[in-house]
Amino acid sequence: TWANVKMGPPDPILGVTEAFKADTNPKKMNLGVGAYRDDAGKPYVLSCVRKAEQIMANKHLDKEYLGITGLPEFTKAAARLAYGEESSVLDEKRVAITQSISGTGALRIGGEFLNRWYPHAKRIYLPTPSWGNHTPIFRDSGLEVHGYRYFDKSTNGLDIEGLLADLKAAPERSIILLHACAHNPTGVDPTPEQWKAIHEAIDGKGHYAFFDMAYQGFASGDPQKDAFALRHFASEGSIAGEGRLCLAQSFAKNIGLYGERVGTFSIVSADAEEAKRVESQLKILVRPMYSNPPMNGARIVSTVLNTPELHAEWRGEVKLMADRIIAMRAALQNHLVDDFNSKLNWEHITSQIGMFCYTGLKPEEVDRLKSEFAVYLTRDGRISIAGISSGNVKYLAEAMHNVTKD
Ligand code: PLP
Ligand code: TYF
Repeated sequence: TWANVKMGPPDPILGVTEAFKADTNPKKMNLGVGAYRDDAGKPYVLSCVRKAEQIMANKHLDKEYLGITGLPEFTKAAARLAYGEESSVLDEKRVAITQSISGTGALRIGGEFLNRWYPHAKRIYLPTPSWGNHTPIFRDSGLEVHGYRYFDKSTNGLDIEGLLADLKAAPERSIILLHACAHNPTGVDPTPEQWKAIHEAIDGKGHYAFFDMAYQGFASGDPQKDAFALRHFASEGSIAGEGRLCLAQSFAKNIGLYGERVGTFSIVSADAEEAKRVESQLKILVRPMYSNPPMNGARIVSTVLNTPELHAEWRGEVKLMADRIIAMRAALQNHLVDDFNSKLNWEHITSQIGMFCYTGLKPEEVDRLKSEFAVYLTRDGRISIAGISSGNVKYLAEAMHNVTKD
């Protein structure tokens, strides 16, 4: 029956982990997948999560189905975390929200909803480069995927002129995908001033803004600061008022719930009545896909965010994770420059933020890191800083210096 089925390629990011697992070198490092590790290189379950699980266990909760849009006390708290305590779109009940299978599921619901209901275009513009899964998610949703300039190779920073020019050149009412903070894979974010210019360009052309927020709290250590762009779009100009804004939100990284698959998808509408109609169609979209979402992760997040002591503890822990990443960036840069006297410019290791550094390493250099040093990363030169620890950062610097010195 399946003679016509061709062998497909492995996922470029998850494939790195497969290769890493098969390596027997005791010094091996996995800098591929974006998952946080503690300074001993071990996966980290947040203490606020352990406590929430204890509280949940003591309640002997039942396992009845959730509603189609998930656990209300979770989605309410999640929306407040993203849009803010002072959010007028939430106060005016203009946000339709559904629990999702983490960020990926949220992006897919968004893609499907826009494909079915957005009356103006099928075109979605992604930053170049973007998270590798964005293109297949939106293509499989039936949208036409295009790109806008984002990363400037010559400076390892943001190509703000190219970005603004491309947003202005895109046909009116296009859909624009924006990484809310901690851009993956480049680690390069717009400044607040640049966000304001991006907002004006999008507003001016009548574009639709689709935010992907997978790292709230991971960029600066402060979830409020990291929500700046989303909240600016939700409160300024005519974008929110005209219902030209949606959000995919993930709790995989910032609460460390990767495998729990918990997130939300939300759409801002012009008024509460429109939001009710949108919500009804989100339900109609979700029902034949998976009926209703899993409950465990939503209960954990809800318990953490809605219990003041646990919420405060989470804020401390997300800051701890962000700070360890910042410390590893500085250590890597220092070793390269001071210990190994690298003559190359490594400024971008500390100027970039979030989970990743886009090193500028060439594919052949990445291959040598793997074959000569058992250091694993994607061939685009992205390293997950969260995979570095104080015990192996010098080894990594030495390896990077060796493959780049001549
Ligand atoms: N969006 C971006 C930019 C990401 O980097 C990720 C995860 O790496 C996601 C979305 C979705 O991840 P998840 O489905 O695990 O929430
Ligand atoms: O490291 C990254 O960019 C992500 C990690 O279901 C990831 O691709 C892995 C599995 C998954 C979602 C994200």
